[in-house]
Amino acid sequence: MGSVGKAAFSTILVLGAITGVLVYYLFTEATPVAGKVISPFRENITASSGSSSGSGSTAKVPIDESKYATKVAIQILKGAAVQGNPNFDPNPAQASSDALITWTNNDEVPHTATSGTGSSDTASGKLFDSGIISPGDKFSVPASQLGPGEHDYYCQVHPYMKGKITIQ
Ligand SMILES: [Cu+2]
Repeated sequence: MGSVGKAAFSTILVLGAITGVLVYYLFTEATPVAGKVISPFRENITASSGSSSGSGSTAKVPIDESKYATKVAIQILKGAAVQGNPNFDPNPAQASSDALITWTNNDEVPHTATSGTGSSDTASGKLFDSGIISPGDKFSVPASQLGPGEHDYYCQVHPYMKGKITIQ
C-alpha cells in the first residue's frame, strides 16, 4: 500500500466515523418521546371521534330505538355469505311508516344492507346504506326515511344477497 493508499484508507476511516456520529445523533433526535411532538401534520383527536356507537355504523348518529313503538327486525342469517343460501329474513319484509327497521348480522362475516338492486343501480345507497355490519352487529333505519312503497336492497359484499322491504 503506497502513501496515497494509506491517506485514502485513513480518510475513509475518519469519514466513516463522522458519518456514524452524525447518524447516531440525527436518528436519536427522531426517536419518539412521550409529550414531544415534532410532526407538522399533528392533529389532536377528540375522545368522541372513532368511538363505536354500537349501532353498527360508526359514521352515523346513533338511533334512539326507544322512540319507535313499532320495530321490524330483519335477520342476516348465518351462512348468508354462501351464494344460494337464504340470506335476509323475512324477505320480503313489511313495515309501517312509523317503524324502525333493524338488520342484525347473525353471520360470521361482514355484510351490508344497501338500498338499490345492486352496485350498478344508479340509486344504490341513496335511501340507506349500512356500511359494513360486523358479525353480531346491527344497523337501523327509520321506515320514514325510505318512504312508502317497495324498496330493493342488497349486500355490497355479496351482491347476490338481495332483499325487499315494503313500507305501508
Ligand atoms: Cu353479504
